[in-house]
Amino acid sequence: MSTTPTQARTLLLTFFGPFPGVPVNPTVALAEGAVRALNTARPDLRVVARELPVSYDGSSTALRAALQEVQPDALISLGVAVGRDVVSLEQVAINLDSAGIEDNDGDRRCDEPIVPDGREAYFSSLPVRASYERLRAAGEPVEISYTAGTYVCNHVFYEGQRISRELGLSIPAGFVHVPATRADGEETTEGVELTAHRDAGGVVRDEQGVPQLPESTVVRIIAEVASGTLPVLD
Ligand code: PCA
Repeated sequence: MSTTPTQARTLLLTFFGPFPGVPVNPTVALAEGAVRALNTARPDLRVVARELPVSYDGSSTALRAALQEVQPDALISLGVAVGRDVVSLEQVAINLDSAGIEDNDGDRRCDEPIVPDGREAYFSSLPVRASYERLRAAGEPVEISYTAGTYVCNHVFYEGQRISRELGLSIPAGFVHVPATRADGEETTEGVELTAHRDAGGVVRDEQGVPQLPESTVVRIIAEVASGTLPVLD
């Protein structure tokens, strides 16, 4: 009797390290947690997590290399938006780099197109609405967001769409912005000061401190979005 080997499908999950105002990027631990959660819940998927540099040019180069090497069936990129209080499923990426803060290569951009003469925007090709409805029905703290800012996260979101098409990868691709997180069971994460930047998708608030969600909640949401993007095949 011969069995047809089932080809495992691959998810590429990207995350970021520190950048100005954010000395510890929660997406490092969240990506790690999501890989663990998906390995348990979805053994049929291969999940590859890759850090991208918080650099306009560097992130494009690293993302292209990762897409070429991994040849994923879906791409989900993660970034932190300090000051938001729910997980944002981003709907639209725009062709614009513009932020008051530098990237980690000292590059500060004002109203520059990501790709001169490139298309103005891409919509996410993740099942944003369906994921949102399912997660809301389960009582999870999520929203659909119509701006990923104009810093490196929006850049990566735009480039994920553009480069995957250029490489002939016709895959669902998109971006999830997460709020600051705290370790499970803790009230707040002590000792790490995070600064909200509006152009990095952040929300600047009057009060001291920024809203935080428990790490496990955000891991669960990311794993659910991934699972809905590459559902189990019959
Ligand atoms: N957040 C930034 C870049 C890296 C990250 O995690 C942003 O929202 O643009």
